[in-house]
Amino acid sequence: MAADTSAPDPDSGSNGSLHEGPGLPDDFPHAARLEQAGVTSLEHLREVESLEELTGIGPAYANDIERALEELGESEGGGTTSTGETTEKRSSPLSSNGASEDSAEGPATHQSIDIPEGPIKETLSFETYPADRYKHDELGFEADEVLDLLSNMLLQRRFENRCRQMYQRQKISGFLHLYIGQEAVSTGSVNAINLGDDSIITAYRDHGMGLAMGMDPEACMAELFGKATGCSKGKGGSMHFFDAERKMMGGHAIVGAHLPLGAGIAFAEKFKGTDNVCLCFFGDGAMHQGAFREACNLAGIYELPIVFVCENNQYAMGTAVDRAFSKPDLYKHGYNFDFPCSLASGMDVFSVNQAVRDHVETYARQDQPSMLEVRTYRYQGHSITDPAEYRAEGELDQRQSEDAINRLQDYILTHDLATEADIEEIDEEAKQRVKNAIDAANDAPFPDESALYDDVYTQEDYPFIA
Ligand SMILES: Cc1ncc(C[n+]2csc(CCOP(=O)(O)OP(=O)(O)O)c2C)c(N)n1
Ligand SMILES: [Mg+2]
Repeated sequence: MAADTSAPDPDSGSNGSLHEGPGLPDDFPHAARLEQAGVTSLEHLREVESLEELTGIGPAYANDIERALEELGESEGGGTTSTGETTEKRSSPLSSNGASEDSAEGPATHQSIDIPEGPIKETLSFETYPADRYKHDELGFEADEVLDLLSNMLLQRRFENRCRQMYQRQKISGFLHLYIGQEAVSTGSVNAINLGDDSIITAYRDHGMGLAMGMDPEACMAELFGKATGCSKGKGGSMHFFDAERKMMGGHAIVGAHLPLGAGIAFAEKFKGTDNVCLCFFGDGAMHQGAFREACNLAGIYELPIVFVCENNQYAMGTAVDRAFSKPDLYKHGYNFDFPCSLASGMDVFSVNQAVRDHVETYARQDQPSMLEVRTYRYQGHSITDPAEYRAEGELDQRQSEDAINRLQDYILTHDLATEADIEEIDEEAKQRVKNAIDAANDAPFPDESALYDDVYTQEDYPFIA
């Protein structure tokens, strides 16, 4: 379908969307997407049988458009055409409304070889969630819930500080990637989902996320010590925290490899008809992997309930983001898949919380995949053995001056939610919980040798193996 591509209106359009062109009313939602799909007037729009089948219009956008049509009095209600017929969902492998596989002809495609008169203009807009913008009461947090956020972030910090010490004492061996500095990302995110229903999957820097999800510090420390009481029975270690009950789906060591797994989790939820979503966390470095593109593309095609959350901590091992990306505004990469995309500060737990809530409720629960970049900073080297000499002088001090835990403590004091003594007590409690976890891990047994092959997936009739 040929599109009329006149100059866009810079004041309209929503999150990550194109702007409108002529023929549709001012402020009509997603007008530029409609235009790109060849729909340039209300009259034309009323004739569209299934909005979701238009290129670039997913279910969330289709809802906005239907609502706008209703408000204009142009529609007879959501899901119906001007002729009163019920609209059908876009043909996808998850619905059975495509052409049957044995039919002689395939379903009509929505592609066109007609080239519009150029130039094609795109004006994008992206939501941002800067630090210091959000207040706890606006987010619905009571004073004691704000203290819970602080307690959770302090637990992660204290836990990891002791991990470093335990590694030096050779209680922990193998890899150890610390999350110190990024705690607002895990805590803010977990408090934006339905814990126990929604899933989280992440990479190997996973201690903070596990603790934020309520995993028992004793099970976590025991895992690091390689003990049988560990969350992965002592056989996973630092990079493989797992808690099926809480839907903490790991802990994955291969950079980028868990992104398709995240898409698979979201696919399963949609297939089973639940309302649950998946938050898929990954580092800036993982975005260079082909698996990022594969997972995003599949999520887009299947309209999966997933949020791709890039934790941009500025480095992949020793390589800074601005040296590694030709487009260092990572949130914009999601636009290539027609995702709504946003950018949030990872140094303020409230900013992360608001951003993740918006992405979960506005997009993922409406089967619209999206991308969120959270800018944060890791204070330690990539792993315990990295002295991080690649940083510029003063860089770490600068970042630590924005520390999310200090920020939250200042917020609590400024808003009279607690006293300094209360904060001190919360911190002491976190330290004590970690100490107890270390003591329990010390006392716990190593797995029995006979456990070596337990929980290892095998398929004895697997083809091609002699
Ligand atoms: C496929 C693959 N390639 C390389 C590595 C080695 N490696 C481990 S971590 C890492 C950097 C990843 O950086 P990022 O995704 O930004 O995560 P961060 O460590 O910053 O949390 C690399 C290259 C790996 N584990 N897997
Ligand atoms: Mg990184």
